[in-house]
Amino acid sequence: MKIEKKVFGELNGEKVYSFTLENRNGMKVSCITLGCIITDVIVPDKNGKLENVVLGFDNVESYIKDSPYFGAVCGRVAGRISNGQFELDGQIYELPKNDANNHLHGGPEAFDKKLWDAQEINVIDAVGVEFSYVSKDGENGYPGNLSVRITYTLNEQNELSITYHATTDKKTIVNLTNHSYFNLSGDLKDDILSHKLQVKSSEILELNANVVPTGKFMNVTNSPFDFNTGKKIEEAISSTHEQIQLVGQGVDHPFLLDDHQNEEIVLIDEKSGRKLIVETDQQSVVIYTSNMLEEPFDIRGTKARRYMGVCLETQGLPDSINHPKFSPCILDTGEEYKTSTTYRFNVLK
Ligand code: FUC
Repeated sequence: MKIEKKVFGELNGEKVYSFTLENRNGMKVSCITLGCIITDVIVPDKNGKLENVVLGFDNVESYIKDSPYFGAVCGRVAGRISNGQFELDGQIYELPKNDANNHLHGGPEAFDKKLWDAQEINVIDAVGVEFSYVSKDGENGYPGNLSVRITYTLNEQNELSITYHATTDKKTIVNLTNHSYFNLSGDLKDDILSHKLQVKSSEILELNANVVPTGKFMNVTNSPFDFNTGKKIEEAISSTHEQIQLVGQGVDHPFLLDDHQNEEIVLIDEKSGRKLIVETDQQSVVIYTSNMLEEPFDIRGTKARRYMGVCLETQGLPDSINHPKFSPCILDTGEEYKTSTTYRFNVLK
């Protein structure tokens, strides 16, 4: 196994580094110190052909200018906070609004735009990178100095594991995720409509027209959101269901996971034979079928278009701080925020 460190580019006169982790199967994961962004995940198809299965760019400028969070860590709080406002211990916090009237993915210049410190990890059966960043008290409106550590490790079982740790010196809120857009066809040959998705989830959160949870849980039975036995993504997003139409003819919903660390999310592209299994300790996964990916930019030579990738954002429930029925994402002093998600890449037999 090996790690290769290179200069990826520059941001405001500071160097951005890339780390490429490689195992003996030829699987490679590249990530950069800007936003802990995963730029490449190169895995074999059923014939052993190695191709990239995530959306990304090869330069810093595109990540700053065009990126809809490709491969990045979202924080301090992933998803939308309605009206950019929350209350904690009787105090109202106002957050910058960067998505209509809402605060999205930690706000402007959030974790995805920061330069993180990085340390290589080299252990017996894995290689990786530990990223760290201290978000100052008041950054993007949030209370407390928040110390964050995120590790990416790759092992010989073609597993990419992400762990998230955070501590604070003042009560705050935190909900971290990784926003990789997967496309198992390899090097963006096809879109993700014919990918098969299986999710062990019997409930989703209903959304309003601003893509913010209404507070209602919706049972998936007899709805396009029932992925329990696995089906093609296009089957769901071609539906006339109002929740599908509301988010731009697609899925952009939090799914509550019924099972954990037990193949709870499986994505398959039959043509290439690639299979991705996601396991997590998180309560939910926000599945986003890139319904809004229509910006006029290129992704390594291919024009960006809808349904080019599917995000599997494992996390606590979005906007939970504003919904008493959701488990809160509060972190107090003396506590440790700790969570992990593993992405295992296989081929169909
Ligand atoms: C996802 C979605 C959002 C947004 C963003 C780029 O997390 O929930 O709707 O468009 O990504």
